[in-house]
Amino acid sequence: MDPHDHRAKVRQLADDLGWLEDHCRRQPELAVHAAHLRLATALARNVVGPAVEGQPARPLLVAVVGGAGSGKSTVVNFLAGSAVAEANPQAGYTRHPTAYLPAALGVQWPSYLGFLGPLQRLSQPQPGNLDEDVYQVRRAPPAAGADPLADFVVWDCPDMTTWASTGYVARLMEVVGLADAVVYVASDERYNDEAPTQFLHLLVKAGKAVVVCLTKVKEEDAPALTEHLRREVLGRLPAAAGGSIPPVPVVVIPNVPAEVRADPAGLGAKYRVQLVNQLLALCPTPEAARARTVQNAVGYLQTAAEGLLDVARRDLTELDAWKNLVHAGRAGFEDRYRREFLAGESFRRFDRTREQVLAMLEFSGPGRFLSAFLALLRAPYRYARDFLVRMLSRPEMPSLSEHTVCTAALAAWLDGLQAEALRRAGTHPLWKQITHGFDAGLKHQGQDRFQQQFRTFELKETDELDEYAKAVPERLANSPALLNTLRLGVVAFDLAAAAFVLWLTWPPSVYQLLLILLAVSLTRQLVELLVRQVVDAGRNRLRNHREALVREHLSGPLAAWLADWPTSAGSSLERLQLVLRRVPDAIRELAGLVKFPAPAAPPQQAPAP
Ligand SMILES: Nc1nc2c(ncn2[C@@H]2O[C@H](COP(=O)(O)OP(=O)(O)O)[C@@H](O)[C@H]2O)c(=O)[nH]1
Ligand SMILES: [Mg+2]
Repeated sequence: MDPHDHRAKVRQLADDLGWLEDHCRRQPELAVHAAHLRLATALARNVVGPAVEGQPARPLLVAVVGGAGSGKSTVVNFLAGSAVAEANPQAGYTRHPTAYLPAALGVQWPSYLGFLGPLQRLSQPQPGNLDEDVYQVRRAPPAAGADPLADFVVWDCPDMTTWASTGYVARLMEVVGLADAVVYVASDERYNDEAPTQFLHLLVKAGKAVVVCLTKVKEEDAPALTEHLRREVLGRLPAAAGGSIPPVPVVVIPNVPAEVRADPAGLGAKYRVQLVNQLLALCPTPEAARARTVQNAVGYLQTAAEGLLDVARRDLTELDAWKNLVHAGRAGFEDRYRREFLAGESFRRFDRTREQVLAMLEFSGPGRFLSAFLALLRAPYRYARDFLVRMLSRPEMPSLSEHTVCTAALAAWLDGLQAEALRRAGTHPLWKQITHGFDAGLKHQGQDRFQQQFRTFELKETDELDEYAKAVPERLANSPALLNTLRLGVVAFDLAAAAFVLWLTWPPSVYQLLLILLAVSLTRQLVELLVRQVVDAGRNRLRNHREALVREHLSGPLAAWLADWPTSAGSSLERLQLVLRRVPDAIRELAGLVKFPAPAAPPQQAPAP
């Protein structure tokens, strides 16, 4: 694979994870998961990507994170050695990340494609509360002496106060993903808050080197508070990807007057030195620090991928369950159509066909006198038969119209789906989404679609009914030889029957005449039965065809629409499946491709630009 393929692979992994993140973001209860996915995406994009490309270790990247107003910007200033960041009393002020470059760093940073993914670099300095997918880069003024953090870019980040899906949480994750070390800032009153603490746990799990910085505490309270924080927050840290719980150092920057905060390298040097020392202890050389960052990122992606993809897996299972439900409803609909409409529908049009075929079997031309004569002979039988049939037949039950049956079956189908979705609403967001869909008129939408489809279906139906009913007469009309043979056959049958009676009962008598009348009536009855068989076969074919037509034009399209409804809002089943398949493969492949920065060249200051 050449470098271009490597880059494509990283981009694809980031795209797949990013797609899944968007998918989760649309479900408010998955906000935490969306943030975790964003961190994974950022690790792939900002750590694994550059490592695969063999990017140098320098500069190291430090992210300063924490709850609203915890003192992040103040800590950034302590790290930078001067008041570069705007400390702001307004909680939640910072909405996008800002990088502070050491004065010594060359201008070409950052130099790799895809850096920070969707975040655009601002070309002009802007206030930190600009709530857009952007980041800015500022340069710290040169330090008076040698800068201990000359190899570090320090990132001031948006707050971590909530997991709710906001743009700035995603931006925070994007920057945290990239960091070689994280300074987690907690102020005296808020260090135990739930969301920031969960965030701290995530940082450790993701294998980030973390320094905790406790701010704003009274100097005399510092030991007790540090102890409490160690026990309550750090004592419950999870194991990192490698299985061990890394030591997390705690540094205190106590409540100090504004002039100390404004002069971190001078009046505040005491606090700055402690913080810087902890950071340097975690990052002895840029290469070692970066190697750990890369290794831990790969390790985290490998172990966390399963859990990160769980959402997709569960979504697929539930989607399958929904589809099965829709198809079971469809089968119910078709069954009802068969029982309540097709079974009772006699398609009267075929009665006309029967009469038409019988009429065709009569001779025309001179032969019609013979036909008329035979008809005359059969007249008594015909009257008697018709009289009996009228006596015995019960009035026909009016059958339900096709439209009525379909509409009722559809209502039952949709009601069943709605009830089932409601029953399962607590088990998975998909069912809740479907329940909301029903509340917002999914049923009416389905019915409207159905009525539209029904109209085209009806048009087709009328055509096809005609086509099927006309099939036999048309065949006969198109084949005069066949028709004439049949006509001759019918007459020959009558004459043969009459001749047979004559031969059996010779000499002639009144009884003989009666018997002949009966014989030609019976032959006629037989012919009519045969014609009925042929026409009824057509009727049954039409019935089967009608059922297929309903499946193809009504129940089928509606089932497809319903089955796809939950995924039609942008996320697709195919993509979920693709993500599930592709992500683990890509992680495995990239894990084999990362290059670790060449170990420790003797540490030296980069030349000032
Ligand atoms: N009194 C006092 N105020 C502080 C201290 N550290 C930070 N602050 C103030 O707390 C507010 C929030 O600090 P800031 O660094 O902007 O927090 P951020 O929102 O996390 O970046 C600002 O008004 C700071 O001036 C401190 O040690 N003592
Ligand atoms: Mg700030």
